[in-house]
Amino acid sequence: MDEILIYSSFGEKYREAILKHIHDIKLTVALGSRDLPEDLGRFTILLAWLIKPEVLQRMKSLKWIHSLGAGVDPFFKQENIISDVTLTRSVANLPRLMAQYSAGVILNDNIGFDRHGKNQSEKNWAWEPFYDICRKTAVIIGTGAIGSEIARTLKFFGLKVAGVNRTGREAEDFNEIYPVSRIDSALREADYVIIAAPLTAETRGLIDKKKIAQMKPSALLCNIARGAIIVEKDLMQALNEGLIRKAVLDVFEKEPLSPESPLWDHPRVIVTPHIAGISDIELIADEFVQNYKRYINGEKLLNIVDKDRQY
Ligand code: OXD
Repeated sequence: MDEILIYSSFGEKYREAILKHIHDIKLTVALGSRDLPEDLGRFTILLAWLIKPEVLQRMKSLKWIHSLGAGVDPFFKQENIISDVTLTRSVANLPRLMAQYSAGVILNDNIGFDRHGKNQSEKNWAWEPFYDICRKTAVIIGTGAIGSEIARTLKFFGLKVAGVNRTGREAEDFNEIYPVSRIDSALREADYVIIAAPLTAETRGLIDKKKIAQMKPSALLCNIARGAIIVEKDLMQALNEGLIRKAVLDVFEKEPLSPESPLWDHPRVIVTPHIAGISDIELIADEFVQNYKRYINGEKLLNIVDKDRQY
């Protein structure tokens, strides 16, 4: 029988959730690197997310890794380390959560609850209405499961939604699609830019000063994907120079964000601590169990990552 390692600080909860569905399974939990069993070579299946290449290197018999996160960049920190291993990723309710976060950012920005809160604290009946958002355009960078769910949600509120992906391939939930080679044209149209793309060699540093300069000075940039997709110092400069109006950032080049980072205090930045897509343990365990049954029966697994594209 396959030996399975769950490597996560929530490992016990994952074990409990999996055992609700199947009992005939051999699970070992490591809550962190100090709990790792000596003999990592015996495990054929791994459930993990943030894991060091040195640990993966010791897992010589691995056949299948199930990523407990949606973004699988932690597994590609070292080339070829998982070249013979099948990698699947979690989807669960992450697209829906990220769509709720994105809609929250945009609706709050449009309605202005923080402005009204300030007026309220001054007992100021300032009549500042908001306008139907149907004339605004959102550009979503990334048109996969997450980007598409965001697009559907924003369209429900009446926004026009354009998407940017690698090749310009059609994606049904968007009004328009641009290939990344034409990202500048998309950015020029945007009132809101949402980054929902995987971190790959192609997207690392994609949003630099030149790209930000394409956006309208009134635009809001929101990053819920990976910090390294934006060049943080370029973003700071762009905000200081008024190239864009606002940034809402859930992810950063280095996390947790250092207390020294100027982003904390910037009047046109909202910082949230990587909360836009928190994994739901029960749903992710369900997804794993479904795939485990397929694995046992020799069927094709769901949500397989293309290792060449790294997503
Ligand atoms: C993920 C994340 O990739 O939470 O799941 O960032």
